[in-house]
Parts: sequence; C-alpha cells; structure tokens
Amino acid sequence: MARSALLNVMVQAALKAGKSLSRDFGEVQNLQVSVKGPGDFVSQADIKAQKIIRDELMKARPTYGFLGEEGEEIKGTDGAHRWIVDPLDGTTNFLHGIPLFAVSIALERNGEIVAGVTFNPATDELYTAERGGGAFLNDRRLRVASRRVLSDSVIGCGVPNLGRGNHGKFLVELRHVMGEVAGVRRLGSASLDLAYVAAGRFDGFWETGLSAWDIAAGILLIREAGGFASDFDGGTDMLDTGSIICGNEHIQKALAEVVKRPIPTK
Ligand code: 2AM
Ligand code: CA
Repeated sequence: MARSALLNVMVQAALKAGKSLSRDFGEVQNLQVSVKGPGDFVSQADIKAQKIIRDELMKARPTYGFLGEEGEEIKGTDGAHRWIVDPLDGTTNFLHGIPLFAVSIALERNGEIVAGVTFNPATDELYTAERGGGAFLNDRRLRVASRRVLSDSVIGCGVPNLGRGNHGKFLVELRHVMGEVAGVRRLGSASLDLAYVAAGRFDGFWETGLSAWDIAAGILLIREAGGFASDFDGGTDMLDTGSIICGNEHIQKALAEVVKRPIPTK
C-alpha cells in the first residue's frame, strides 16, 4: 500500500496525537476535567492532542484551512483545502477508562473529502483512506460486510444522553431496528463506528446530531471500502445535517427504511 505524501502527513499527526492521548489515558484519573455542558466533557487531553495535530498539519501545508472540535477555525489562504479534525472522539469512554476512542482527521478539497485517517491508540488500529485508493486497517485492505439482509446484521448506533439528542425519537428508531436485526451495538465513538462499518465489523450504523469532525474521515473510509452513506433525508449532506445511515448498498437502504419508519400511533 503506497500512501501519498499528504496521507502520510495525516498519519504522522494522528500517531503523534495518539501517543499523547495514550499517555493521558494511562493516568486519566489525574487529568483536570472541565465540563462543556451536560454529559459533554472536555479534557486537557483533547486540547493537547488538537494542538499537536494542528501544528503538524499547518507545518506541512500552511495554506490549508483548519476546523477542529476544540473550538478552533483557521480560514486558510488557498481557498480549496480544509482539515476537519476530532482530536479525541469518544471522550466519555476515554474518561471512563474504556479503550474505545480515536483521533480522526479528514481533508476536504473543494467541499469533498479526499483523505481520511482514524486512529485508536489503545488498540493500535490505524484506518486510512484516499479517494480512489481504497480503505485500509493498518496494512489490510478493507471491504464492507457482504450480508444482504438485516436479520443477519449487527448494526451500530449512537444513543442520546443527558442534555443531548431527541430521546423519544431515538427510542422509536431503536424499537424499529431492534425488531429486525441480529444485534445492536453502541461504541460511543462515531468515528470508530464508521471505521467498524468500513472494516465489515458492523453491517450498518445510524446516528443523528453529529458534527462534521465526528464523521468526515469515516464517510470516506466507508465509500472506499465499497459502502454507502446518506443523511436522514436520503441525500449526502451528512457533514451539514449531522445525520448518517450507512452500510453496504443493501443494508444501507434497508436500514434507512426501518430507521425512518413513522412513530406508531398506538
Ligand atoms: P466526542 O466524544 O468527540 O464528543 C457518541 O455517540 C458520539 O457523539 C461521539 O462520537 C461523540 O464525540 C459525539 N458527541 C458527543 N457529544 C456531542 C455533541 N454535543 N455534538 C456532537 N457530537 C457529540
Ligand atoms: Ca467527536
């Protein structure tokens, strides 16, 4: 697998941030945790990791724009390129000592995602994709799962929590999905959920209320692994709507139908 220079820059930034996160994960109890809002913690580890990534990326490509979860936006002077970065996706897992969290970095060119990296430092799993070049987990080429029916499928999702999301609407979605599938899973890191779909571990995934940095890299991973993703309106504005339904072409369609079934009246 030959990586482009640009993808290498992204990989190096993700690995370096991952090292910092790993160190902090080891002493998570000592971290100074501040609270952004109910159920939404942000730690010193996030901020440190984002700074590492920003410095690496801006050093390599000083004219590119930058959007990061930790409240940082750099306009960029070339007008075409923008990095979209989640320095620590799965913050709640991280703070609870659960090894399901990731660094996620995407590169947008003229509004299209052209490269993506998602790295879980706790498991040493590095997911990479470039448009037209396929998706990889470490050195292994990825392909979405080939199951054709929901009844055989394991489906991932995100669950709203205190202060976040539409709880009633989610319960209706879950009620419909759980009646049709072999299993429902919830990792707590959207970027890893999408990487799991690309790797064929999950047959499909749905969630709403996400941000661009949670899903930008993962959408490319899925496409490059032969999968499909749409938003809840059936379009491809996932980065703007923050909603996503994905899987292989059969599961994506079937899952979309079930997730969007109307609320039962009785
Ligand atoms: P985070 O850990 O980086 O905050 C959990 O289902 C997913 O939702 C995680 O990827 C988590 O990312 C994300 N998430 C948590 N709070 C969020 C919020 N307020 N807005 C958007 N995404 C959020
Ligand atoms: Ca996130």
